[in-house]
Amino acid sequence: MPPMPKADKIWFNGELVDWDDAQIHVLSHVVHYGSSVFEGMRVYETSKGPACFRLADHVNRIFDSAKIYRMALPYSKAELTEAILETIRANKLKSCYVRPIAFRGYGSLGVDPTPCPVDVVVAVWEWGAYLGDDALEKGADVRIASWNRLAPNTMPSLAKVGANYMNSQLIKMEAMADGYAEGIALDSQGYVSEASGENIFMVKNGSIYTPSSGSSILPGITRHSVITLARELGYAVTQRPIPRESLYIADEVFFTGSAAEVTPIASIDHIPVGDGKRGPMTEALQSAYFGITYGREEDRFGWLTYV
Ligand code: PPE
Repeated sequence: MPPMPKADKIWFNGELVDWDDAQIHVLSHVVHYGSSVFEGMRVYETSKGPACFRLADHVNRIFDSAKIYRMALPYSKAELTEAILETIRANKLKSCYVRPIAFRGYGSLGVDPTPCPVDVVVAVWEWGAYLGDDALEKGADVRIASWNRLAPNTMPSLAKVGANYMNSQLIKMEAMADGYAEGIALDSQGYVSEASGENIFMVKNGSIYTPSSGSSILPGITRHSVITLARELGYAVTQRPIPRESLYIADEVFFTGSAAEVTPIASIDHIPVGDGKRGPMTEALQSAYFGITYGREEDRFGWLTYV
């Protein structure tokens, strides 16, 4: 990935500061223990101006993640929503990725985070296709990871927190070291879970399957969007345990995520998925998804917030 493009301003504990001034102390709790909760969402360029996709759902999820970790956020949902919109406006980008993050800051060290302040930051930057421009059309080549996803009752997978991404990094680096774009991790039972930063879906005989929240996944907001759009298109969607080998014999497999959007998978462990190209149902779902995000189709579920 290229170095990240700087934007202008970052919202830091209630104020917009210059990008280069948004700094924290090296002894902040988060640096040592990964104590952060965060979100990632996209702002799309539409004919009515920039629109943030599923803003309220992302705000709700960061509050849920904080609740699991007993982290009291110093702002209300309404205040954080306003901070996000203010940051997007201040940076004057037509489209961007938005990263709100709350973390245990500088105050004391040791595992107990409760003496530390909770700092809140909102940053935006330009971020292209997550697995490369080609992947959206041609599909990504991926592997099954040798690492499992988080086991139940260890790191809660329903919380989107910094420390979970140490596991994601193992999955991602292993895949890239072997020339794959991404790794699909199994859960601790050996069923399909998710990738380092994406949920996974498969199509077999015209029906859609995806692992349920019992398979150590982050239940993605894009996943929910795609399930909703699939049902609107008349496709059956089932959430259930998925054996690894059913991916090899699926007709289509694709990833979903705010960053990854809807990305087809061309091969898994060098075995072509279907005929190794984007499948027709994946394409139909991409077109329904981008139809809403880019404002080309009616926003019938109220998913867009115009900035
Ligand atoms: N699982 C994981 C582990 C995950 O990180 C994401 C999002 C998803 C599923 C999909 O969730 P949702 O975005 O709500 O549909 N990954 C975010 C971070 C990616 C990164 O590299 O950082 C994202 O897509 O924004």
